[in-house]
Amino acid sequence: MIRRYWLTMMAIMAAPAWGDAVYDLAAGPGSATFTEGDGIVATWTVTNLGGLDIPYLPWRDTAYLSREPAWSATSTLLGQATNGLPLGAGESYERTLVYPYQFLFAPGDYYLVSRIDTRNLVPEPDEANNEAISGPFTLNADPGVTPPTFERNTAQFEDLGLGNYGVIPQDSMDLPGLDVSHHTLVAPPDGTGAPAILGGIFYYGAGYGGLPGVAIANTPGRSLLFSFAPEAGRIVELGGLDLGAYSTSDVAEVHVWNADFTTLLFESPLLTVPAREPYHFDLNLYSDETVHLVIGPDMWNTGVSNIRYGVSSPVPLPMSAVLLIPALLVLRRSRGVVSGR
Ligand SMILES: [Ca+2]
Ligand SMILES: [Ca+2]
Ligand SMILES: [Ca+2]
Repeated sequence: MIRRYWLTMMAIMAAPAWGDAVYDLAAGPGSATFTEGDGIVATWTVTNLGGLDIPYLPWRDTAYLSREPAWSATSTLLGQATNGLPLGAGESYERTLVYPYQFLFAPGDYYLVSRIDTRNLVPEPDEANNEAISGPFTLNADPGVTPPTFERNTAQFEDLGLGNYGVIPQDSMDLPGLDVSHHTLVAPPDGTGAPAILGGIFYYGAGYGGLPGVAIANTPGRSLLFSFAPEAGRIVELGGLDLGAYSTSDVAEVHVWNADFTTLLFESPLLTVPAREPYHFDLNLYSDETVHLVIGPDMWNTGVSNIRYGVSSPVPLPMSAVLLIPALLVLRRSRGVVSGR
């Protein structure tokens, strides 16, 4: 790990690209600090190695906590932060978020995985240096903490016994302590509140990327909404899902919104869904409030199944369950001169 850190630092210090007329975001070292009762404090750094000033673009950084020194299907999403400022040539910033659910993690060593510009809004000659892995950071056993247990389910829509275009019942994904509902959307949420719906969602059998059955929108060109509402005092887990495209490959995106659709908690990259095999998507997002999973933009040509989710036993919740504290932004010149911005 130290080696990875120094390689990153050497890459930053040795960057010869000052005169190059390019943007180049690069993920730098990060840290994860386990606190008593206040959650996990995750910090990561980003530098523009390119010779061009990057104007304001709302690119997103994504932070995960991982058991291995790499992102994996079991890595937990800590959160995303949106860039809020331009980033000049050679300038860096540091981001911090506080993750409230430290009690979900067993004692042991963890790595922070930071991914920069995950929607690729910034065109760069080097997109491969946009991920950094830092650690390990050790979570010590806390005898006062008992991790909750989870009841989990995988929604396999072919198990419902429906015919093609059958309406998927609203109780089909419910668990004790968790109400799940699903709808077709008129248009994706825009951050101003609950979006309009076009009724329920349909079932369709074979033909979608090798999946035996999928959920699709009830109208072409529309997105799907799955709302997960845990009982008070429980935590909902969004594990992941499988996408399948009908006959030709397609693009899809996965968004997760907060309870009142005012905060986008997660925004995936644009996913290329192949026609002949399922596309596995892992999320591992936790919330003690309702979360809305939106899959789009055209869930007529793309279907979803094997939605993996769960709900915890009742737990004492953290004092303030803030998924993402507004990121601290520290701009500085990499060559030691503090930016005057
Ligand atoms: Ca880059
Ligand atoms: Ca990029
Ligand atoms: Ca329900």
